[in-house]
Amino acid sequence: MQQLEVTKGWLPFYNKPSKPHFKLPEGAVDAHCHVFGPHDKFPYAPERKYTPCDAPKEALFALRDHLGFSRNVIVQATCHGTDNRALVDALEASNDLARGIASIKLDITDEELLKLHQAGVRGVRFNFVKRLVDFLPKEQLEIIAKRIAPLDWHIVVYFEAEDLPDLWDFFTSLPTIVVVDHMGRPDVSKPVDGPEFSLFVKLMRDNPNIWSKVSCPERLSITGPRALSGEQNAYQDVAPFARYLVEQFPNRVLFGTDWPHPNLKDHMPDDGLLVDYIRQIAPTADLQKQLLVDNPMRLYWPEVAG
Ligand code: 0GY
Repeated sequence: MQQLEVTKGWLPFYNKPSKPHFKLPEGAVDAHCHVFGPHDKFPYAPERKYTPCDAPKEALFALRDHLGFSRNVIVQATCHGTDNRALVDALEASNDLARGIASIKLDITDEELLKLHQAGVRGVRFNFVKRLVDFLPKEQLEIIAKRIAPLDWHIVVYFEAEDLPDLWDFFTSLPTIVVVDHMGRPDVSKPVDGPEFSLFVKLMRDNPNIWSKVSCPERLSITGPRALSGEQNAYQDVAPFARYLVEQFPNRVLFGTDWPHPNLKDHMPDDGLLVDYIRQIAPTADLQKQLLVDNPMRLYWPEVAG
């Protein structure tokens, strides 16, 4: 794969991903990834907090095939703001093998919403990570939630674990399925059964409409990809958190690579290693199939899943 532009301030994505040892189940979905640019065709948003390297759809689809995934869920990232053109372009080029999560504003018309739906968008993302966005007031998000609910879309939320108590009432009042990015970003130096992660587990236990992506060990790990006991156990400090959710909520978890991994400064993950990581968090064939095929297909391709 070819690197198209040297990133400004952040690492470029790893362009020689290894072939995973773990063979993904037939029909596996990479349920969290992005496309960026190319910036000359799809400029980055003026209000962005970072400028990524270009990561176009062709590179994403090549990675999908290389890793053994069948489908992608492409998530609008903050660097493109609410301009969903790069996302829509990728969805339309995917041959129905990609669905999207958009970012929208209050003034979106019904016609524009319908066009997004026709392109393959199935949800919106509400981002509460302060370093990434100046977030919209909750009253506006509530209106957006009401607008998208009739389309049978869902809401993806991204936040830091320390903010969960403040966001709890808002999340639990949302009228759709709510998918939490990256397990609510736990501090993995704390215990899995400690108060912080237990609150997240309670959120899922008490609210059957709340799902979690068990993604992004590369963002959450302190030990990193190889520190503890070799590549077989990459990101070993994050795995117990993800495995706990996979085992407790097997029909409400999703996995994604997060390619091209925006905002990483310390190391850029080998996506092949991220696929191998799945064996640590979903140790049986049944759990793997639910995580990688059944759950994302039910949420994003119900017409195919049956
Ligand atoms: C991710 C995580 C990050 C970035 C974004 O929308 C974004 O810009 O989500 C991050 O910096 O943690 O999921 O890509």
